[in-house]
Amino acid sequence: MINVVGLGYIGLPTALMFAAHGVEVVGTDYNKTLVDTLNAGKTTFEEEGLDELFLEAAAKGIRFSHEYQRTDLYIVAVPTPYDKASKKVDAGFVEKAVEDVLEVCPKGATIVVESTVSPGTIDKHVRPVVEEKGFVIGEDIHLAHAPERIIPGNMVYELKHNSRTIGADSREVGEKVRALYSSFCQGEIVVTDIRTAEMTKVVENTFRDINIAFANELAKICRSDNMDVYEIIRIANKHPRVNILTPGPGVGGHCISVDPWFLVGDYPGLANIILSARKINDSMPDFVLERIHHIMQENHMTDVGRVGLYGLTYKENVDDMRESPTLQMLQSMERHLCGGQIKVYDPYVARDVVRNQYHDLESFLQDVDMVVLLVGHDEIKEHMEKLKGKVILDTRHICFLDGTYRL
Ligand code: SAJ
Repeated sequence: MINVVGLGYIGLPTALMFAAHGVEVVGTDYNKTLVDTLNAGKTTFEEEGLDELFLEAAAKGIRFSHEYQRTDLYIVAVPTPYDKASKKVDAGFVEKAVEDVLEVCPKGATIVVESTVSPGTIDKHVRPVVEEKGFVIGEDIHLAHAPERIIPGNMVYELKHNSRTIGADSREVGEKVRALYSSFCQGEIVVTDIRTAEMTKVVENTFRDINIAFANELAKICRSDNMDVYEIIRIANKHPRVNILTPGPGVGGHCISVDPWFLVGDYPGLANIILSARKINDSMPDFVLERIHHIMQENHMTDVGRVGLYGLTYKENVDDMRESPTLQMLQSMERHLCGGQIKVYDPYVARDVVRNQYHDLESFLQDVDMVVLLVGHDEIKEHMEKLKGKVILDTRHICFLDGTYRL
């Protein structure tokens, strides 16, 4: 039996996947409401294929509890936020989860940390917790790190098909953890040491952040000189070794916009491109606000109340709003004392999270003259004609109606 600790965006699908593939699983979370929801047979967030996976796992007998189980393998998938001031990883949840595991686990147990952590976190934060409790690492307790790579929106498919990395102190433990993950993972599973696994994960997301920043910087350069950045990227990408990403309103989500800060926080003075990329991507929501301002002027619009933001989530077809560019824009407007009037709508966000939020597209469109497309949900892509007659600012390159403004 394995005990998956933390049943959030990563822990839940992972626990379900193990169970659906015949591993006996108990999922533990300290959030009792969440556990009750799962025990009532409901998933806790929207994700393609998750409900079906849930049914398979339930049929195989997965259990959910708010208590830690006594068993010989634990997978810890708790949040690792970053401290906004120091830019360092906040390993508090991981430390606490490991402490709680140590209260119940037998000698010889393996603790696999799945949560994304900055390089050295397991050395600095997890080993001391284990040693302080009197356990000898490598004898009484084995440690491993198995970061995930799944992308929200395609998690279930990617869990099965992506390659994975397992970091462990010894080959033997690494192989044991590899064997466990190969119950469902069809991709290559590479075994290495813990520090390398930690660093690799952060490097992957940083790579993407830098590449998105390059696209965003090009968008700003092209805007300043009235060139079409999308056409330039389209043509440049015909070069066999060029693959420029797509500019957008900023980088959200809990991964790409967070992990590079770990490197900046840990290697100040060395992480230079990384820091610049972060700054460029973080500047995009304000850049969009400036675009809105100019376009309003050009169209003789004076009332921000007639402007509508389409999309609150950090990307298309998910309900995840963490670090979303739209929320960053709204915060920026509040800071500049011009918040509170702009209208907002997102088909994936049912509950009220911001002011002037609409819950159906029709009434949202009725109340605005200008629409800012911030997220390319399928809903709007399939009904673009409904925007006819509006002033449109498309930050995602999804609208091809005449007169559409772009980044
Ligand atoms: N974005 C752009 N332009 C692009 C691509 C993305 O502006 O060309 C924006 C998106 O709109 C979004 C943000 O970047 O706001 C990040 O979205 P994403 O779809 O690129 O990635 P995430 O954050 O959903 O998931 C990433 C993935 N990492 C990589 O692709 C290297 C995923 O594989 C990781 O598992 C995940 O982070 C994680 O948990 O670390």
